[in-house]
Amino acid sequence: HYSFFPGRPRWPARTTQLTYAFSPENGLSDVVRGVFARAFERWSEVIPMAFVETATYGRADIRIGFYSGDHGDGEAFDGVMGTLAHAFSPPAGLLHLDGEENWVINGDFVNGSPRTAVDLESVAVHEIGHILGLGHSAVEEAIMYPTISSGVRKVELASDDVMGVQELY
Ligand code: TQI
Ligand code: ZN
Ligand code: ZN
Repeated sequence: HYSFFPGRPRWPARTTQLTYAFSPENGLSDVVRGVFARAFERWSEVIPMAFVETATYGRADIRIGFYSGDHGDGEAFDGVMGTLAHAFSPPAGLLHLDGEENWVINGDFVNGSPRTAVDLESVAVHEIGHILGLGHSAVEEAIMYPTISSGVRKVELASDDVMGVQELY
């Protein structure tokens, strides 16, 4: 089933709200912002935590951005497929996506080949799980299961994800 990071890091007790912001360098569209708002909602529906977008990137608890290749945190991205995104355990709050993926946004193929298409909302829900302190799950239906097929949309928390995150918060 679900797992946690070593030492079980989580956001501090009594935290009921976390702010998030998008890297100003990316100049993100409202469409991408909507995808993340829905992804955060999946988790806030099951734990006493609200996620609020803020414009002050430098002071946000969770900082989201798209990057290509080496982007300064020692975990370089690798172009199409391979690593799609990564997130660091609490309370780091860094959520990075590989800008070279062929992201599918709300069912639209934004660029590239459908063969290598990856659903952004599915990846966002998974990475937010890591941001909250969840590791990977052995349950195939779980959002935190460590593989997803290209083009597949998987955005609903499984009971395994819910049990894991409710154990933390
Ligand atoms: N990125 C890995 C992931 O998020 C990075 C990673 C590997 C990781 N081990 C970790 C992050 C342990 C935190 C803790 O799992 S990924 C999927 C999935 C990836 C994979 O690009 O391989 C998703 C990103 F589950 F579908 F395979 C998002 Cl949804
Ligand atoms: Zn990174
Ligand atoms: Zn993962």
